[in-house]
Amino acid sequence: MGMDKIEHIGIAVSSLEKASGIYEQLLGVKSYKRENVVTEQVITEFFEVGNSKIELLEATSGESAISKFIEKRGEGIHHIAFKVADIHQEMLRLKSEGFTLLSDEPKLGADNKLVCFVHPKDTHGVLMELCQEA
Ligand code: CMX
Repeated sequence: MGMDKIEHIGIAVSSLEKASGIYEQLLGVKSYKRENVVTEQVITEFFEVGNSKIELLEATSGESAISKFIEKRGEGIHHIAFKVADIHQEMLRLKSEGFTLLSDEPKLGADNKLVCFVHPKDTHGVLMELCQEA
């Protein structure tokens, strides 16, 4: 039980076209995947860094969580994602500890993962994601 490791850090960007090249230069690697996550209304791009990842997120609609985030707070770190072995178990554990989960069941998210988010108001202002390989 508990979190295994930081799986990725999600960064909200206004333009994937612009940000992708900058992150490629910064990290010294090319992204390994670009994916349209229709359910979350985002296009994501993943870079592998050691045994962790950076995920860039661009909104595909004004209703996307990423549009709202950028409107309110500007571009920047959007969430930290933790790899867990059993997402259902971890969701139960966090619920019993009093954390607010943003879905009752895990959802299929980007990069072939089952995901669930924890509200940032419960974690001192940082949106947390649990993810498990689907
Ligand atoms: N990190 C930290 N704080 C955040 C935040 C984030 N990512 N997103 C919103 N907030 C803050 C807001 O600034 C606001 O703060 P104040 O009350 O001080 O103004 C507070 O949280 C509530 O915000 P809100 O505007 O009332 O609520 P939203 O409608 O923006 O919803 C949230 C916020 C986190 C519940 C919603 O974005 C959500 O459900 N997120 C989970 C899904 C998601 O983020 N999907 C995109 C990523 C998908 C992927 O990784 O593939």
